[in-house]
Amino acid sequence: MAAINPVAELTIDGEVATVTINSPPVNALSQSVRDGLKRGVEAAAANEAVKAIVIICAGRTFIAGADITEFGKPHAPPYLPNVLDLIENASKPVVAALHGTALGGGFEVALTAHYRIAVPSAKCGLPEIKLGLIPGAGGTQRLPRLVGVEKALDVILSGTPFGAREAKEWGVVDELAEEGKLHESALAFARRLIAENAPLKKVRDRSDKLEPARGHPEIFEAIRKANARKFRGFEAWEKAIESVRNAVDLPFDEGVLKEREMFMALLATTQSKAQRHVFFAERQTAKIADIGPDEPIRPIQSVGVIGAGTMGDGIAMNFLAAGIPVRIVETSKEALDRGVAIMRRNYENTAKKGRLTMAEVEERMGRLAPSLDFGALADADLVIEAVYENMDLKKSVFERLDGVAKPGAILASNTSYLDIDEIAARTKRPEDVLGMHFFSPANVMRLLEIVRGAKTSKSVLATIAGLAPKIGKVGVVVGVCHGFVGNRMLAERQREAMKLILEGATPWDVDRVIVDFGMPMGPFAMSDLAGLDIGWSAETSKRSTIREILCEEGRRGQKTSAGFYDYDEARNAKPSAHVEEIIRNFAASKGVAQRKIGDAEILERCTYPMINEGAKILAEGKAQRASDIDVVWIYGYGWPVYRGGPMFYADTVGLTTVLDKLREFEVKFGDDFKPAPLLEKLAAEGGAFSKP
Ligand code: 3H9
Repeated sequence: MAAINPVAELTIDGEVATVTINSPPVNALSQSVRDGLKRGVEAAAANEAVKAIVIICAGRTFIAGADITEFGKPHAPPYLPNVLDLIENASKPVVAALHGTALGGGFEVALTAHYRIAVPSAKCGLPEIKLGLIPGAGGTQRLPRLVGVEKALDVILSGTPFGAREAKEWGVVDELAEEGKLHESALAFARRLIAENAPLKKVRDRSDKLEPARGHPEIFEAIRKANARKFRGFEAWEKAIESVRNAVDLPFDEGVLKEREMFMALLATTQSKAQRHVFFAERQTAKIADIGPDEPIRPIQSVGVIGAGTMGDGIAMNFLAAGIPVRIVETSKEALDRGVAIMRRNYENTAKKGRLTMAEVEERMGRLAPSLDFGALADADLVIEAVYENMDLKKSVFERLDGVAKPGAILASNTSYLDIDEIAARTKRPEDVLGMHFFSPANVMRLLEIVRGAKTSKSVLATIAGLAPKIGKVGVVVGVCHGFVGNRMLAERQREAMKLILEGATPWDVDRVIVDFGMPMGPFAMSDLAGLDIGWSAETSKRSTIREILCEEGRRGQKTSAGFYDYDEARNAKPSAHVEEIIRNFAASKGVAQRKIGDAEILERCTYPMINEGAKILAEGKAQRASDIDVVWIYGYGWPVYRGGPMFYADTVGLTTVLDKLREFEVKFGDDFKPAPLLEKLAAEGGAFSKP
């Protein structure tokens, strides 16, 4: 065995040389990995005793792609395309031996080998699209040659990895190895190739799988049409289609060259920078500044949920899906039965779409124990309260829970706004209390705000932060303040949206601008969906706001087929002339002169106060880092990932631009726009939120 460099070594077993890459955590294609591959293959090729070469990786995975941290920095040789040419043009068979995740550039390395062998648990894929990129090392040219253009585009546009068994079926992988015996199987395979004098199979030389697409541009047009909605606002996907089309229309070398040009151009886009930012931001959230990896974790083997309403149901479903039994308690049998029936119906609907089997539905429902007895929560390791958003009610629930829950149980409130410390103070164990703010629908939305109270213990916080990914959530630790991170910033946008319609924009103007920006829906469509009567009461309503007038007129949102919009039976929204009139009259009664408001002002007034509030949240330490705020908005509210989250977006607009506009608005519209000191400081220093 000989070291090639610190991350690569070469071993010779008789006639077979093995190049092993060992660059934790994921063997990404850093300069030293590229160098190791190049020099390893060169040495093996030069050794006359060697008749075949195996490329394999140590650790948890085959090469998981280019080293994303190197993107945007000056690149040192050897360059990947040259390394790939070297592998493909080797005069001896090269076998790529795959385990873990062979992704992106890693999979592209494997595609230049003459043969591929994989353990059944291995996965292959081209996830570049998720980083706002297309494969840039031959993936769009070689994969269609192996599997045809439709399948290749499926892999490239979804970015979703496929398993080794599928890969074998599709002809991407030549052999399956026994699990845990990859190296010896690869050696045996290589020896067989030598014995059989097997040809050097170059994917680039194949064209049979491309034939069906030749002269059929309509195939690409159909794929384009089918994906247009999914990729609204994204740039990379059309390039991916174009590049795969090049595989059909152009000679291989030209196709590869064009692919590389498109990859490099995409790499420089704000979209790709934003998506790469989100990739790392998501992984950062798990890191809590004052909590080390040795913090003891409490086992969570059973969960209690208080309240079987919409939130309680959704919360319970996360745990049931993760294999954790749930006791759900309600005060009335009707509410309990209704909640349980809704959960079952939700699962059955998923089964109808083919994403669950009926056996899995039964398995999940079998983990649910509904109860009318509060005492049923006594042995739960974690209890999540999901009752109405009312401080007195929550306090009394926690007082009761304190008397029932076992010592060491974690007590969580699914509050969206309220002060966790005040709730915790009602128990004799505030160190065991924290907030777990799920987003509706709680079984779907990936965000979990983990609200750290003043007395929440480190082990409780570490336990819930560690639990989040197990129930499919991205957990972001936030501090106690009204609305935490997400809803506190949302309030800024909602306030401005209401002011804008008073001043002359229509609700549909505002919604259109926000949707064009990339959000899934605008503030008014969102209010209609949630229900305009949340927190509204007929007894106290005095037609003193537009919302009160709408509610008094029975326009309470989608559920009454009318809110800001009119809705038909299929819940399609239509602008309402009547609502425009209500707004006009209301503005007149308040002496607000209406004017024409441009799209730019709508966008700036809706987003800049959010950014400003984000700066205050950061300065107050209610979020650990700006990128955590970005993650909250991406996974909790559907902020377009290609804009990287509100704080990253502010950096791309330029903090001075944001600040100047806020100052201009402050003069025109008052204190709501008063710039946050942190924003002023960063702008003055030429700093950025994403560069702390
Ligand atoms: C590409 O290949 C372009 C080519 O077509 C053309 C090139 C010319 N680079 O996710 P985890 C870090 S584009 C650098 O927690 P898991 C990650 O930040 C690339 N670092 O583990 C984390 O660091 P930390 C195409 C990377 O087991 C640590 O590794 N490839 C990279 O849950 C562990 O990661 C991809 O997009 C990277 N490529 O999941 C694959 N990957 O511990 C991206 C990971 O400091 N990666 N890190 O927070 C993944 O999807 C997952 O990481 C993987 C492992 C499935 C591999």
